Amino acid sequence: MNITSEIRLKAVSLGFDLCGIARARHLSEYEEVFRKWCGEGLNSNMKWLCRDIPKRFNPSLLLPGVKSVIVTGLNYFTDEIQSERNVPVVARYALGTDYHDFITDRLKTLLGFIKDLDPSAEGSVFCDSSCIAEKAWAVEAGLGWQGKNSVLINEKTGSFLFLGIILVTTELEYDLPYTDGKCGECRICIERCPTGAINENRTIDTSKCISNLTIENREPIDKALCEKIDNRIFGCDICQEVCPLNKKAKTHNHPELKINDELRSLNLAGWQAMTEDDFRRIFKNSPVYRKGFERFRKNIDVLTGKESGLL
Ligand code: B12
Repeated sequence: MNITSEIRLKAVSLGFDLCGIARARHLSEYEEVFRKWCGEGLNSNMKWLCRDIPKRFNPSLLLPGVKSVIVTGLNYFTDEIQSERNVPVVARYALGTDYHDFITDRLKTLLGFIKDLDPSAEGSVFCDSSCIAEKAWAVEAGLGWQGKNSVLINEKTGSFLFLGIILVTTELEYDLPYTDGKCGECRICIERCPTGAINENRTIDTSKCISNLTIENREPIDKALCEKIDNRIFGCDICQEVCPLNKKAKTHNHPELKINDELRSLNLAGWQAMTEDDFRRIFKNSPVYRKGFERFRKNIDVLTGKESGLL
C-alpha cells in the first residue's frame, strides 16, 4: 500500500468521515473574493478575520516547502437535540464537547502517523483556525462544494461537518478539486434565513448572521434584528436545516459530540434559574463555555423575557 492510501485509511480509523488531499498552491482566486468581502465590511465585528490575508490563501507562508493539504470532515449531524420546546436553543455543533480540542488531537495523531511513514515530513494542523481558508481547501481536496449558504456540502453526508486541515511537506497523490456544485436553482437557504444574511455569491453578511450575533458579537443589536433571532442563544442551524441536501443526513456516531443530558432536558424554569455553577457544569467542555457566564446569563434573560433589552 502506498503512503497516500495509508493516510486515508488511518484518517478513517481515527473516526474522520471524510478525507481528501489537495496539491498545495496559492488560492489566488479565492483571495480576490475574500479581499472584496472584507473591503465591503461584511466581516462586521470580526476584525481579526481580515488580518493576515495572504497567509489564509497561500499555505507556503504557513509552512515553507508545503506540498500537500490534507482535509478531513467529521459529521456532527444529530436529531438528539434539546427535548424541551420554547427554551433557548443551542446550535447542533455546540451540543457536546468542543470539537476544536478533540479534532486537533486526532489531526496531530494523523500527522504523527505521516511522520512515521516519512521521517523527513514537516507539518502543521488546523481546525477552525482563522489563518487558513478551510472551506476553500475542502473544495480543492474534492470533499464537496460551497453551498449558497456558504458552508461546505458533501454529496453523501450533507453539510453538518467539521473541517480539519493538515499541511505537510510530503508529496502525495491528489484528489481532483470539486467543480460541480449541486445547489442548482435552489434558493431555500437564502429565502429562509430570518435576517436575510445570505449574499448571492455564497458569502454571508456577518452583521446579520444569527450565528455571529449570538457567538462572536459583543455590541448591542438593533431591535428589529434582535426579534428575528427568536430563541437562538448560541449559533444557528437554519440555513443548514432547510437545505434539501441535508434531508438524508445520518446521525453521527462520535460519543464526544453527544448532547449533555442536563442540557437536553433543561426546561424553561431551569434555564431561567441557571447559576454560574450550573453553567460551568453543563457547558464546561462545550464551545458555549468560551462565551462566559455573564454574557450568556444576560442573553437567557432577554430570550426568556425576564429582562427587556438587546442581546
Ligand atoms: C469566521 C467564521 C464564521 C463566521 C462567518 C461565516 C462565513 N460564512 O463567513 C460566523 C461566526 C458567522 C460563522 C458561522 C458558522 N460557522 Co463558521 N467559521 C468561520 C471561519 C473561522 C472562517 C470563515 C471565513 O473565512 N469566512 C469569510 C468568507 C468570505 O469566506 P467564505 O464564506 O469561505 O467565502 C468564500 C466563498 O464564498 C468563495 N467564493 C464565493 N464566490 C466565489 C467565486 C469564485 C470564482 C471563487 C473562486 C470563490 C468564490 O470565496 C470566498 C472567500 O474564500 C471558518 C474556519 C476557517 N478557517 O475556514 C469556520 C467554519 C466555516 N464555520 C463552521 C461552522 C460549523 C459554522 C456554523 C454552522 C456554526 C453554527 N451552527 O452557528 C455557522 C454557519 C454560518 C454560515 N452559513 O456560514 C465550519 C463549517 C464547516 C462546513 N461544513 O463548511 C468551519 C469551516 C469551521 C470548521 N473547521 O469546521 N463562522
